[in-house]
Amino acid sequence: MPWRARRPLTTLRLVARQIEWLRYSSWCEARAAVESTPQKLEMFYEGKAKKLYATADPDLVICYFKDDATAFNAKKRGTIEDKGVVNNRMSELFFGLLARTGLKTHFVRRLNDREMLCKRLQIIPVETVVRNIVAGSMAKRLGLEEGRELSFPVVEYYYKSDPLDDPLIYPEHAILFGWAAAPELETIRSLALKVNEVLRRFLDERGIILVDFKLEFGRHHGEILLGDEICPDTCRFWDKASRKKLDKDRFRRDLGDVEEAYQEMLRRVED
Ligand code: AIR
Ligand code: ASP
Repeated sequence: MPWRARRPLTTLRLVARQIEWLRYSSWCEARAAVESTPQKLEMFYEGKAKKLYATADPDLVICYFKDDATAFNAKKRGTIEDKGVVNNRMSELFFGLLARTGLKTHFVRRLNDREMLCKRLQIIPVETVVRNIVAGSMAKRLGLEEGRELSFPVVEYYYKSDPLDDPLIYPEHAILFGWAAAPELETIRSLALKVNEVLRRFLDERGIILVDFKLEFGRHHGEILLGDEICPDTCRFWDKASRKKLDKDRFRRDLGDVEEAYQEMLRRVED
C-alpha cells in the first residue's frame, strides 16, 4: 500500500522540520539576546568619569558611567553618589532630543543604569565650549563678573590635553597641528550652535538657564558625530528663579548639596 510506505517518510519529514524550526527559533533568541545586551569585551579606555569597552561589533562600544568626580584637571577628586546613573540617563534624554531635531550623535541606546551603547568614534582632540552667560574660566580669564548675559553665544575651542590642562586655542591651531580639518571645524561650530539652540529652549521651558557647556565630537565613517555625554558634569545649569547652581560647580566650589542638585536636574529634564 503506497500510503503505508509514505507514512514513515512523512513523520520523518515532520520531525526534521520541527528540528529545523527549533534550531531557527533558538538562533533567533540567541541573536535577540546579543542585540539587546551586547557583551562587554576588553576595556580600551578609562577616563576621569567613564570607561569604554569594546563589543563584538567593531563599530559599537559600551560606555560605563562612574561616580568618580574630578575637577581642575583631577587636582580635586571625590565621588558623587549615583552621578553615573544620572549622567547616563540625562545623556540618553538629551541625545534623544537632539536626534529628534536631526542632530547626529554617537548614542545608540541605554543598556542599563550605568551603561549606554554608542557608535565607536575617532575622537577629535578639541573640546568645544559654548557660552551664553559669563561664568567659570571666562569670568576668571577676562576679569568679568559671573552672570553677565552674552548678546550672542560664543564658541570656544580647547586642546584636549591633560598634561597641558586643556588650553584655550584658536581654531587655526587645530588646523595647523592636524587635530581637525577646516571643514570639520566648520561642521563642529554649526553643530555646537544648533545643540545650544535646542537645549537652551528645552531647558528654559523647565525653569533652567543653560549657562555654558562642553561638547566632544568624533569621526565615524566619514561623518562628524557628537560624542561624550551631556550632563551636569559638562554643562552649567542655573535655576531660573533662584539662580541656584545645579551642576558640577557645587562639587568644584564645595557648595554642598551636590547629589541633590544632580537629582533635581534629572527630575527637571525627565518632566
Ligand atoms: N567643561 C570644560 N571642561 C570640562 C568640562 N566639563 C565644561 C564645564 C562648563 C564649560 O565646559 O562644565 O560647563 C566651561 O568650563 P570653564 O571651566 O572653561 O568655564
Ligand atoms: N573633569 C575635568 C577635570 O577633572 C574638568 C572639570 O570638570 O572641572 O579637570
